[in-house]
Amino acid sequence: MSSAPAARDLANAIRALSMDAVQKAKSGHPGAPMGMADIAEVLWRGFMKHNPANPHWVDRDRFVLSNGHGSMLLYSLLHLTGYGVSLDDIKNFRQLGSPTAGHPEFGDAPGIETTTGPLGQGFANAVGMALAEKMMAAQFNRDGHAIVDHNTYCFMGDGCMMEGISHEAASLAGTLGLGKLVAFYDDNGISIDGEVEGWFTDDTVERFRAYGWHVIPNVDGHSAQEVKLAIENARKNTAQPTLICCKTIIGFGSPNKQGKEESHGAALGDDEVALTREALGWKHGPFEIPDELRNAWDAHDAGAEKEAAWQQRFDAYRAEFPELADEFLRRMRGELPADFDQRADAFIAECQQAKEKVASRKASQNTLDAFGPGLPELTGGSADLGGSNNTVWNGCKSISADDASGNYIHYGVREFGMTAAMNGICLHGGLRPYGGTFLTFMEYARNAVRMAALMHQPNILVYTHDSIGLGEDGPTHQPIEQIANLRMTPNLSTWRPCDTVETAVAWKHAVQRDDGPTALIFSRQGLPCMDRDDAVLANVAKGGYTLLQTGDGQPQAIIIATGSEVALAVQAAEALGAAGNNVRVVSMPSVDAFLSQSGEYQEAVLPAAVRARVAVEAGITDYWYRFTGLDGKVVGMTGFGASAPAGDLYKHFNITAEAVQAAVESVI
Ligand SMILES: Cc1ncc(C[n+]2csc(CCOP(=O)(O)OP(=O)(O)O)c2C)c(N)n1
Ligand SMILES: [Mg+2]
Repeated sequence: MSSAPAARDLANAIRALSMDAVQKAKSGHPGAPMGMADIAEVLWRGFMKHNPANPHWVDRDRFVLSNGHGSMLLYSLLHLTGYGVSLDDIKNFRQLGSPTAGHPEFGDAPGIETTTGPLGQGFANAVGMALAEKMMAAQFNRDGHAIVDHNTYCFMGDGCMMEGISHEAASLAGTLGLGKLVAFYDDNGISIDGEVEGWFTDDTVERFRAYGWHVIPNVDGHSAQEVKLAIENARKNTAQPTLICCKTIIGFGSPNKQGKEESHGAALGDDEVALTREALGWKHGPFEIPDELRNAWDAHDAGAEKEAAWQQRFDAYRAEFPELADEFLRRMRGELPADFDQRADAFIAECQQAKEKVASRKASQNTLDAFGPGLPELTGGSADLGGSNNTVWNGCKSISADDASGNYIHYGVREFGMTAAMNGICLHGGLRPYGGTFLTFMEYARNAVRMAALMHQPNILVYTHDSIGLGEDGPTHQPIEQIANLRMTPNLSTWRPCDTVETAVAWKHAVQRDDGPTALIFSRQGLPCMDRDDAVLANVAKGGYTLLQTGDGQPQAIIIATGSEVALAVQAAEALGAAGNNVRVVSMPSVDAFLSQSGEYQEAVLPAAVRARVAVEAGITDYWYRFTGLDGKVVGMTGFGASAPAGDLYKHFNITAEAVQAAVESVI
C-alpha cells in the first residue's frame, strides 16, 4: 500500500502548474504562487469548507487572494480541487477568452470570489465578506441553529500591507471584532523593486496588534506543521480577526531566482524551469499531475459531505423556522420582496402629490424611511457623515463588535475601505449595502467604485454635497469633475435627481439594479419639486425626459439640465416662453439610463434636428458637449469653486437662469 502523498509534493503541484503556465504564457507572476504553495496546501486541504461541485453554496468559506498577481496560485487550487477550471484553461493562462485572466476576475471562473489585483483591495473585500457573515449570522442564526457559520481567508503580500487601504480595513475589522477573518501575510521581504527594507520597515505584528487583531508571528510558511498549528489557533479565537505572519521565500524551489525579485513577475525561463523541477524533485512533464496527487487534491467527496452536513442543519432550521428559512434563501438569491416595486411606485406618486421643497439629500432620507421597512437586506452606512449624508433612517440600528444584528455600519472616516468592504458585502450576498460620503471624497474610494462596476456588484453609493451649491466649505469640498468622472465609468449608473420625485425614482432604480453599482448624487441645498402629470411622471425612470415645453411641436431650442440646475432651466424656459419662444426643458437625472432607452424615445426627447441646445449643470462643462454639439452651449464650471454662500457662488460663476436664457437666445 502506498502512503499518502507528502504535503510538499502536493504543494509542488501548485508550483509546477504555476511556473509552467507562466512559462507558456511568457508572462505572469510565478514568485507568489511558489512562495505561498505550502500555506495554500494546508489551508485548502486541511481547513477550507467548500464544495467544488457547488461554488455558490451559501455557507462555504470565502477565499480571497488579495495579492492577485499570484493568480496562478488560485487557478491551480481551483483546478486541483475540482472546480470548473480545466487543464486547458491553465494552459491558456492570460489568453483572450480564457477564464484564467492575468488577475483573478470575478465571474470568469467558478470559485473566484472577487476580482483582485489592485493591491490591498482584496483584503478590504475580505473584511466586507467577514462583516457580512457576522451580520447575517446575527440576523438569521438561532439557538442551536448556526446556519451561517463560515470563515473568510485572505492571502496578502507586502504590497497589500503597504497600501493605505490595508490600514482602513484592518482597523475596522479589529474594531468590529471580525473573529472569523483569517489573513495570511506573505512576508517574503521582496516586492517589485527588490528587498523591501528600503521602503517598508513597519513592525507589522505590532501594527495589527494595535488594531485589536490576534497576531500569530514568525510562522515558517514552508512548514506544513507550523501553518496548521497557526490556523488552528486562529480558528479558536472567534472574538478577534487573526493575522498569521508567514515567513516565506518568493519563488521557492527555483535555484537561481528564489528569494529574489526576478521571480516576482516574469517567467523563470526554460532552463530555470528545468532546474526548478530538479530542485523540487518534480519528475513530471509540463502540466502533468500524477494521479495520486490529483486524487489527494480532489475535494469533491469531502465537499459534498460538508455541504450535505450543512443542508441537514438547514433542514432542521427550516423545520423550526420556516419563514425565516425562506427569507434567508430569498436574500441569498438577491431577490427583492415581491411587493417592492409596487410600494416604491406608491411612494413616488406620493412625492409628486406632496411637492415638498427639500434638499435631495433629505429627499433621499425620506425615501429610505419609505423603502427601508420592507427591505431588511438594506444595510446602510456612511464614512462618518451620517448626519450630512442623511443615510440614517428611522429603522436604522447600528452594529458593533458585540451586537451585529443591526442594519447600519459606522464605517468611520474610511471612504476607500468602506467602498471596498461594501463590494465584499455584495459579493458575500444576503445584504444590500449603501454607503455615503461627500461627492468630492468619492475620489478617495475611486478604485473601489471602479471595481464594483467591473464586478457587476449592485453597490449603492450615496454622494451628497454635490456641487458649489454646498457653499461655504469651499473649493476643497466642492466637486467639479466628479460627476462626469462617474458618468464615464462603464457599467456604473449615475443619478443626479432634481427633486423628491426624481430622488425616489433613482433609489428605486438603485435597489432594483442587480448587475452593477449606482451612484446617487444629492444636494445639500433645498430644491423645489417640479410639476408633472402622469405621463411625464412615468418617463422619469427613463433617465431623461421632457419636463416641460413652452409651445407645441418641434421646439426651437432644448435646455438639458440635471439636479439643482433643473429649476434654473425651468425659470429660463418660462422667461423665453413668455417672450414667445418654443423651448423644451429636458431633465436628465441619469444619462446612462437615458442612453439605454430606444433610439425612438431618445429622438423624441432630443430630436436630432434641434441643434439649438444648452446644457446646464454646476459641474465641469466638458461632458455635456456630447449632447449640445458644436452649435450648442454649456453653462457650468470650468475651474474650481470658492468659499462663499451658495447663492453668491452661483452668481459669481454665472450659473443662473439669466445666463441660461442668454445662452439659449444666442443659439436659437
Ligand atoms: C494598487 C496597486 N499598485 C501597484 C500594483 C502593481 N504591483 C503588482 S505586484 C506589486 C508588488 C507587490 O509586492 P508583494 O505584495 O510583496 O508581492 P511579491 O513580490 O512578494 O509577490 C506591485 C507594485 C498593483 N497591482 N496594485
Ligand atoms: Mg513580497
